[in-house]
Amino acid sequence: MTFPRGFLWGAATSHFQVEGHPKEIAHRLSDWARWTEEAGRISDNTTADQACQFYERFEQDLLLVKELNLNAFRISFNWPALLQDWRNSSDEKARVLDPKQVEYYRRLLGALREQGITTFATLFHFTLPEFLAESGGWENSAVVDEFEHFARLCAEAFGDLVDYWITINEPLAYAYQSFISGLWPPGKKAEYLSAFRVIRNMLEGHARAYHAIKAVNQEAMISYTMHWRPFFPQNKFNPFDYIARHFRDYVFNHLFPEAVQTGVLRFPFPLSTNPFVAAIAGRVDGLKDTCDYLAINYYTRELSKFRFEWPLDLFGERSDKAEFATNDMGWEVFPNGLFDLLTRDTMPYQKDSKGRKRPIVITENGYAATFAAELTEGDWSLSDHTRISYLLAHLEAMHQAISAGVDVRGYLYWSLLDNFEWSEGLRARFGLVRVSYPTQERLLRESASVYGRIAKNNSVEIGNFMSVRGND
Ligand code: IFM
Repeated sequence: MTFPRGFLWGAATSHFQVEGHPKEIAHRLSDWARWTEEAGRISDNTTADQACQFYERFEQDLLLVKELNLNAFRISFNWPALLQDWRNSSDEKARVLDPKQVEYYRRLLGALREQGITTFATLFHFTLPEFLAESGGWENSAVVDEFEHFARLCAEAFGDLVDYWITINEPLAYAYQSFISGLWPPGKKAEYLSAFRVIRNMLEGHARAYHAIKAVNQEAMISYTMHWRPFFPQNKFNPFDYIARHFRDYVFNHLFPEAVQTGVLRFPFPLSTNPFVAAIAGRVDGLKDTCDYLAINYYTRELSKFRFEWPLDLFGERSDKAEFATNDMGWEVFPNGLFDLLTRDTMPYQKDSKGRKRPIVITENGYAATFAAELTEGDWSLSDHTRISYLLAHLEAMHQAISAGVDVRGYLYWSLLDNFEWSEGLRARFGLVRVSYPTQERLLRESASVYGRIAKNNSVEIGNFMSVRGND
């Protein structure tokens, strides 16, 4: 399977999950730094205080990127560390980026540039400055001005070193985990109206950030990432499970890209008849077509189940059943979903409203296995055949979509390193590279060698195949 010439082979990371940012640790600058201090929030009781110490060790880690022959790398900016609470200062000039942190990101991006690596940078990857979180975070429309301001400062400070911008990472995953499941800060549960308000503010924030970056560089490539998740009814013979599937699919997968496509936020009937929901819906200024490429994160599919005990909740719930093999977090391995979304589900968004084609980049895809955070020596987890099968099966699905004419330009594996997996903590390990947290030793897993060879050859050797998309 040979990929188009110039195909981007990369790995993705995010600041909070890898950096162990000293300033963040010392001052608890973000909502997430505070959240990890609260008992019971993180399932293995770990924090991201040290994580992979990427802040100090990035130069060595970029040698691994080189060793794996990667030509693309994704980072995110630490908004809380870059732009601190300026409210006590009457001086507008206080709203500038912290020079020391600017220097760190310029060194990081500059080192990538020197290695000839295409850079992806995200502005919001789930962590909010504490002072904004305290005043309602994304629920409060005041955050939109702040985000626009931050985007403009980042475009000015880093614009010459960023090839692909991502404004907001996985807006729906964020709204779901923070306002429906309650697993992420601010920990609200089943607060649908809050979640919808957050989505509206994120659409406004995305549009304003898009134009702020374009004002600095008209040629910039800008998008947001969608965590795309196909939904299926838990019971194929139960029409009510189809109802739950329909609402979950529309809201999780289509609400945001459809709004960016049309410039209008629309909720499905009968939700749209609720006056509180209707007040959130509607036109968003400057939003239409604020997307230069489609950035898609894909991991798994989900089975949906109607809740008879609470029939008014049209979204039902996530079923814990699985029909296929799962990763250690219970996520089904479903590579056909990647093929389907590339060749069918995202079709309405693969062109802008003037009919111009948008290229696609898979900005995340990866496999997690659980190993305790305290582990150090030994050969645990190095022989990661299930990760290799997952990788090859998804590359095959992507290759088939490309052969069918879909313009996929790149693939970023999540993640280069094991890292802090939000409410799952340090034990859920996605890395091509194993990190022993107590010693910070890095060791390449077998998957890293396989992926490195693929990146080098820009193709997958048939001999590499062990188990591919045959399981469904
Ligand atoms: O670790 C996360 C990442 O921050 C966003 N996308 C999904 C990954 C795996 O859960």
